[in-house]
Amino acid sequence: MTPKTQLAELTEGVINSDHRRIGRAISLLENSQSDDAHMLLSELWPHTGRATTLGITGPPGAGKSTLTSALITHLREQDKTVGVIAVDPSSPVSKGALLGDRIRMADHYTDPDVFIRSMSSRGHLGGTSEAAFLGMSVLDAAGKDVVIVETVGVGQSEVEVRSMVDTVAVVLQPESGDSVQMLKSGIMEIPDVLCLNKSDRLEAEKTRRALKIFLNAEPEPTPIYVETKSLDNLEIQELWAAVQEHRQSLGKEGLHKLRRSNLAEQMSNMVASFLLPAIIETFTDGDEELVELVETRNIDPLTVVDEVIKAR
Ligand SMILES: Nc1nc2c(ncn2[C@@H]2O[C@H](COP(=O)(O)OP(=O)(O)OP(=O)(O)O)[C@@H](O)[C@H]2O)c(=O)[nH]1
Ligand SMILES: [Mg+2]
Repeated sequence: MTPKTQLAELTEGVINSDHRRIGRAISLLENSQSDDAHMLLSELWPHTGRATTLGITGPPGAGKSTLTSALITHLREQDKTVGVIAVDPSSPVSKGALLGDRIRMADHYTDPDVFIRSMSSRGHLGGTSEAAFLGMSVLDAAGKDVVIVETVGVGQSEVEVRSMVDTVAVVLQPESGDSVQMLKSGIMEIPDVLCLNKSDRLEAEKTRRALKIFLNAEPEPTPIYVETKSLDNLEIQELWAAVQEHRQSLGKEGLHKLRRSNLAEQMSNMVASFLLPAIIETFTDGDEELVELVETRNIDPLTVVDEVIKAR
């Protein structure tokens, strides 16, 4: 375990927005079940809750990273500090995109008021959503005004990102046929902001029409629709205005309510991720006797489940 003084130094470093320490703190919290992680988070938590948080999600290659980079530029022009967690920037479309992301966000890597961290979507004991959420908390504690999480995917990813942020923006590109279909069929969670990126492309018109039809058919509150050309840094202010419009529509009480329900969801997931491995081990490690009793019909499976839960 890290000595107390080192932990205090780390906490203070994060709060003073020292990027090296922010990096270390995020790494420490990636292993959320360690004692160090617990102690660090208990120090940092009182300093969180101030950042404006935004999730940027959507299919591979839609331009999420380019858009994030353009948004950072826009926010820096307004003197806002920014933190980014980019989850699994290596989708099949842009292979080796970790490097691609570095290039896309390169302008910002040397800016002391911007912290960008890439995170793999694999190898987190408690799941990626938990690691990303804790990473965002570090950036929030560090005083970043805006904290962005970029996740790739369609379907499950918006559901996961929902409980991490105040505002969810889904980014689509022209001819994201499947995504539009998923939106219509209700498989995809309705985002707060729907962004058609690469609107400079000729094929944009077709997707625009499909999205308009979808939005017109949606009951309130419909997502705020924007179009961007992230490669040329265009219409980025509209995206940011949409994020603010969404926050305003929530109101102060609405935002608190949303945050409470997000925290409840995060903690439910954490309880499950802490408990599940231990419970599963009950059957894989050792308790063959119990399994044998079930197999020989001396006891039924539901009774065993009850006992296992009560024993915790
Ligand atoms: N024409 C056009 N191309 C764009 C625009 N924005 C991004 N691109 C291009 O789209 C490709 C993918 O961009 P990324 O920003 O890496 O997309 P992403 O959604 O982050 O990709 P993954 O993280 O791999 O899912 C790159 O080649 C970009 O240059 C745009 O507004 N117009
Ligand atoms: Mg990306």
